[in-house]
Amino acid sequence: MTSKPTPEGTHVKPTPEDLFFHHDVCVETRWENLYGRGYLTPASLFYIRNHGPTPIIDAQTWRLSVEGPGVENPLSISYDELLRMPSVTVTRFIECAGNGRIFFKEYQGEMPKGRPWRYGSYAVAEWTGVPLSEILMRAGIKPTAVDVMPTGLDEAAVERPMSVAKAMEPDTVVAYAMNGDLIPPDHGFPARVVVPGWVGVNSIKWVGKIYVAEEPIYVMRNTEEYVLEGPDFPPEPPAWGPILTTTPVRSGIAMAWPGTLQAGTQAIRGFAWSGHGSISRVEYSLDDGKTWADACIQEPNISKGGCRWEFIWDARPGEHTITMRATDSAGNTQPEPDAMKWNERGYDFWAAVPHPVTVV
Ligand SMILES: Nc1nc2c(c(=O)[nH]1)N[C@H]1C(S)=C(S)[C@@H](COP(=O)(O)O)O[C@H]1N2
Ligand SMILES: [Mo]
Repeated sequence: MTSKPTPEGTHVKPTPEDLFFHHDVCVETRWENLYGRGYLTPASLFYIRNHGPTPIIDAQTWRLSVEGPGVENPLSISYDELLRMPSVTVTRFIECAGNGRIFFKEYQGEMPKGRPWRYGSYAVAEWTGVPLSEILMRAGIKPTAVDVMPTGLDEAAVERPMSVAKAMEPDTVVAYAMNGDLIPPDHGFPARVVVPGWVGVNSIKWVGKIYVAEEPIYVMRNTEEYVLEGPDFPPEPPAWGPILTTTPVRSGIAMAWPGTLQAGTQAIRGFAWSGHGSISRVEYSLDDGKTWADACIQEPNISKGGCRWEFIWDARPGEHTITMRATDSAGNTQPEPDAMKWNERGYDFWAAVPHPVTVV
């Protein structure tokens, strides 16, 4: 995989080559560094998906405005006010809609638009913040409200709407802490929205505004981007195709791609996760999907957070593949790669894919 340094000044945290692949203004977590780690992804290993440089925001002058025709009492909330509001702590993953995009190239021959992520635009953190519902209630959200759209304070002003129903779910939060610390600048300081189970682009970093509308909101990021555009997906005007919301079930091995192992008894470990719920089963195949056996799911196994799993493998010298296949609590099982539908921007590649491993 090609990896070039990100442009100078793009990120605040160190993103060394041994921890990350560099894709333009983004960095992808190298999964081998997640082997044997705890449930949470440390902020230092968390992938960064930016649409421009990380903005440096002064929390003391930052404000979050809540406005639009869907609220009775527009608000302007300071950082100190946000910290004083009732808070919750939720453990949830964030995953880019394009995670797995490189597999479209490897299985279907053509590289879609976008960064060549393999598994590494997925990570899980413990988020502390104010339920978005609490903020919307204080703003006097009207019964006629339909869509809620946070906007970021970055140069790209990334914004993407969600339904009122999603905004009011108890785990949709305006977070100000990540894994018990302040959110690092690259991940949204002073506050980011976390929209569990939905494509990562909904989890707006550096949030400055929340707009509430009485009509469906259509902006570039839910009409032209983060929609499925391609031969199998008829347009849904004004969107160019079906609008992505919930992320599918996926799994991956905490190993380099391709991997190398010493011969002998090896604990193979990794993660499985789904935007639809928790994980109910993780299987592995050593013969490219002909036969399957169960891997052992480890606690915790959190809805929209995922789980770790493990199995013991007697690794014999030679060339092998290990294929993982997860099933979520909603009954979705990762399909075969052939079932994936090519789309212009390479979203939604959720198939179970053989991971090449050399045993020496
Ligand atoms: N303001 C803003 N929010 C944003 C983005 C951005 O570029 N600007 N990128 C989005 C995308 S596409 C993803 S996948 C996630 C990535 O979050 P992370 O960088 O903390 O991993 O943030 C989302 N929120
Ligand atoms: Mo993303």
